[in-house]
Amino acid sequence: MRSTVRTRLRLAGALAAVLVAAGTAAGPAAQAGERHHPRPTLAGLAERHGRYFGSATDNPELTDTAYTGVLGHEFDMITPGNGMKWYATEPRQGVFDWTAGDEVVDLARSHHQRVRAHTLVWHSQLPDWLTSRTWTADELRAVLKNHIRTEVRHYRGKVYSWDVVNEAFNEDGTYRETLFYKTLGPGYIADALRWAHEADPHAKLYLNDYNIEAVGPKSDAYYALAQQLRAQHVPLDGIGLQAHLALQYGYPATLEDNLRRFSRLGLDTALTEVDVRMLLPATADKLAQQADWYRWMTEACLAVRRCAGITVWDYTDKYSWIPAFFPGEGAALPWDEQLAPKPAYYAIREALD
Ligand code: 9MR
Repeated sequence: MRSTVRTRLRLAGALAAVLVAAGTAAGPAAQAGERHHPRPTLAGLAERHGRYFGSATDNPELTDTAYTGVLGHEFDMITPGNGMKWYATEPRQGVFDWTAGDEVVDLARSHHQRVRAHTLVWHSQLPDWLTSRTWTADELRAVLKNHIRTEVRHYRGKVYSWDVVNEAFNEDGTYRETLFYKTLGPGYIADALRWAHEADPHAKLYLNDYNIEAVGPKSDAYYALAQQLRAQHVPLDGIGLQAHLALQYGYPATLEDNLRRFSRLGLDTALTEVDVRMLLPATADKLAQQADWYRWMTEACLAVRRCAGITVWDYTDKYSWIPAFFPGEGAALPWDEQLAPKPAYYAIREALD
């Protein structure tokens, strides 16, 4: 049964590859046809299931009008890839800069798109003033509270959700020894959620991490923490599974079960930073396998009632973070570097349709 499904998926992927190669997707014939029968967007298809389909973006790319054309059209949820991080928003203590975040929010709003805001508390991309000295617990608590309150208030009413704490656990499920953990202890997570909720009671508040797609020590840590936070009435709405996958490491087969157990706790889930990288060069086989993975992730989200939606970590290989961080790897997104849809794009459509 499973192998029949796989064969069918591979055939569909291969067909999609041929269509892309022939330029059917974006070519003049398709565009002419669209005037009469507009092709539904990923967002439009997702909406039929009560889900969103989103993309991350980043400020330097926003001058690329071919890029922003697809960004503004195909998605209904936008995440700023960097513009709302601490280094960008509070570059000097107590001095806030909303330029980058506002640019993304304003663009999204002009296209009637919602915003998944990212991120308030993370060990990475922190300003020097914060990392270059030591803090007492009281001092750091005040700094953290002021950062969260100020940023969340600034975006109040303009964002759908916040990734309040990002990447809080190690692979083995122990707490990551960040500045915040070491100085404040594990209670910094509940505090951060409470302060964010006070500042914007309507924003959905998420914890977000990578390598928690499958059931395992790291996702178990989130499950245990989520149970504990719910029991203490801490305002937590959802768990974000980043889903930065790599073909060479295998598909997280327990993804759907994992989403379901969080759902049963009364939490939303979301796939928040999806990409599926591969060792380059990309071959037709690898692109077909990648298409399968995108399809399976989409099906898993649709199968679980409280999976709110899917966000790809940018939509085109042209602006993917992968090649710079994993030399020799790439081709991770559903659109290629020329902004042409790949087999993965068609697989997502089929799963949504
Ligand atoms: O996409 C972001 C990239 O432009 C930055 O250089 C990078 C720095 O770490 O962060 C990327 O986004 C990360 C996200 O904020 C959290 N999850 C992992 C993402 C990829 O590193």
